[in-house]
Amino acid sequence: SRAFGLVHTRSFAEITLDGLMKRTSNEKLVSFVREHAENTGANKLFLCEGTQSEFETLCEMMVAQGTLTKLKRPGSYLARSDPLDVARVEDRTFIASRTPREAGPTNYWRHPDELRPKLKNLFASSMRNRTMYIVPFSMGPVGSPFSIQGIQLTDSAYVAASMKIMTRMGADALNHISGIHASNPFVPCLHSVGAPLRDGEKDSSWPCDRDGIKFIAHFPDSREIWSYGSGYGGNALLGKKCLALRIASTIARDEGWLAEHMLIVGITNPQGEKKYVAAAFPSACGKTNLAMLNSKVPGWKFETVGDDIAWMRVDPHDGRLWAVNPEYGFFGVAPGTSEKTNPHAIKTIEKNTLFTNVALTPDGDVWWEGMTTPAPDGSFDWKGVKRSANDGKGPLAHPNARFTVQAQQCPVLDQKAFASMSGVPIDAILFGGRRSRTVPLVFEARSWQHGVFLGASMRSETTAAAAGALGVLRHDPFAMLPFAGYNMGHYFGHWLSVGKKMETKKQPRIFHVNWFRRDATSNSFLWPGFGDNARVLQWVFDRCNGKADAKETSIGLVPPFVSSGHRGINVSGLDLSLHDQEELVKVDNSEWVKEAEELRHFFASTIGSSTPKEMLDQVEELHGRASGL
Ligand code: GTP
Ligand code: SPV
Ligand code: MN
Repeated sequence: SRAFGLVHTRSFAEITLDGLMKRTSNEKLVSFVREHAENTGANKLFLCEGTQSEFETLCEMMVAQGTLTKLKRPGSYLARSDPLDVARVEDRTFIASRTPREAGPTNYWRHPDELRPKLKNLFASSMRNRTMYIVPFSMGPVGSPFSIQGIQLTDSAYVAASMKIMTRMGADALNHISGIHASNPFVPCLHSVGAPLRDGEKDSSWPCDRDGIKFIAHFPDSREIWSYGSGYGGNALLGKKCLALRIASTIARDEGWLAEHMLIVGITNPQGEKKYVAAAFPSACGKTNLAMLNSKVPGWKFETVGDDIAWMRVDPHDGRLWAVNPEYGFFGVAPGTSEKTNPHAIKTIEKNTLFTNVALTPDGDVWWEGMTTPAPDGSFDWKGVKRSANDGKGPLAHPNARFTVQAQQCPVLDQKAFASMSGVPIDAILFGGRRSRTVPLVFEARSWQHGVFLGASMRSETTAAAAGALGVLRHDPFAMLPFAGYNMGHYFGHWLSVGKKMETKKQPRIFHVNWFRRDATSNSFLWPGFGDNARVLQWVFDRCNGKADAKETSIGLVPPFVSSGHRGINVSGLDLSLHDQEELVKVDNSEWVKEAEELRHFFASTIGSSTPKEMLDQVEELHGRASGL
């Protein structure tokens, strides 16, 4: 094996294989590290303990190396990625189950026996002259029976530092996996940016595979993750989409629970009654913003539990659906975030924040499109080019620029719910997406089964969160198109079966929302969104208590608008014309006939034979109602 012991300058957390073996009794962990240390040719091992000083050391190293720029805000840094490594890459994301049917028609599939040797080859010598960081982490509180631990091996200091923010990373997680008192399973996560260095070669500021080769690979049977070639977000922070959604969703299928692309928010009404709502919107469609909502309705309080991922299970004791946020931080979209739209996020990122691909102002602060003040002259765009405001050369911040920050810094974090092992009981589930046309502001499902159909029938206009065309309307069932670790038709069936574990009166009510409907003539958004979404949530809350009205339509239950009283959507104090109010809740049956036909086609031709019969029945019922039959 390589000469790990021969390193002369040892920083404090550097470790040898012998040292690791003294630290852990977990054989699987030692052999996982040994195998990949040897294959990748890493020249140092670094065990991440998760301390603050270790985080600071990593950041200082990255500043020295050019990956990070220190900002004016305390404890904060800017990273600029390679221009070809700015978002998730869905067509390079693979589910390597035994059969293509298991991965299903919406995932890219490779046979594990073909993919594993191919990856092993790519990883061979991929960490040459680099450090391999050993990153132990826990998704969910350490020690909770519902949490899942992982070990990520990575050659990216940026990833190691980000994992400290986004997960419960370090010694506690490691001791849980292999301390003196415990030995528990972990998900092996292997990651390389794919940029080995020749002896003496100078490193680049954002190393990634030179030829643009990327593989984000999942092995659901052996519960392993192998990610190669990218250092960005969901491609590289393997606890997030890879573990907590793709691998966790297959575990959840086997064990009878749900791993979802959902925010969790707590809502307290003026009478002091509290409910929790979970909501699935596709990437860059408003989860962080709804999770941190700053209420425009007086007397209503909103508290953040999670902004991206929810693990939900039926508690056998009370028969209700309980949700946990398994993450520890936020990896949020920067553009559009302002004092006006999301003051709680602005407060959250005042300090100790890692920004990626935002613009840099001349005085060393951050800027992005949608901030209330214009970019100061002489700002640098996300590629580091000096620009002047409105020079017509495109946005200064990349549209998928992000902030990475610990949840603890959110001023409206629901501390108790966030730290809870068992989570919070869910009263309502929302599905939503970006729909310029057809889909009303909000409507309610008639039953769990109808609600599952609303999830299955979600469509949304694509965003910059993934590489590819923008603004293209596509099917994104449950906002899980890029994240379901198994067959999407079976996933629909699993949702139906979880519903059956609950008595009807204990099932969360299900709604569909759309903040993005546009006026046909002006093409501007009809709904103000953001803090005013509290008005929609108020109606949802009151529906759960039987205290709000709705009208039957072909698609479900639609609210009236009211300027006084509490039984419809409260628009008092809102400058919204009667015409716009009508447009917002309009259900045009001729458009819904077309929608039903599109869904019928999607189930038949894309999801195919694994579509549950209940979904086929639902689409025919919708078609019948919308055509007036
Ligand atoms: P991921 O982190 O990619 O999963 O995204 P997300 O669902 O958390 O999306 P986020 O809340 O970050 O919002 C993405 C973009 O949508 C931002 O630019 C927001 O400003 C914008 N947005 C969020 N909520 C609203 C809304 O109610 N109305 C309008 N018009 N835009 C919104
Ligand atoms: C998303 O794309 O849904 C995200 C960002 O939350 S990433 O972690 O890059 O997947
Ligand atoms: Mn997301």
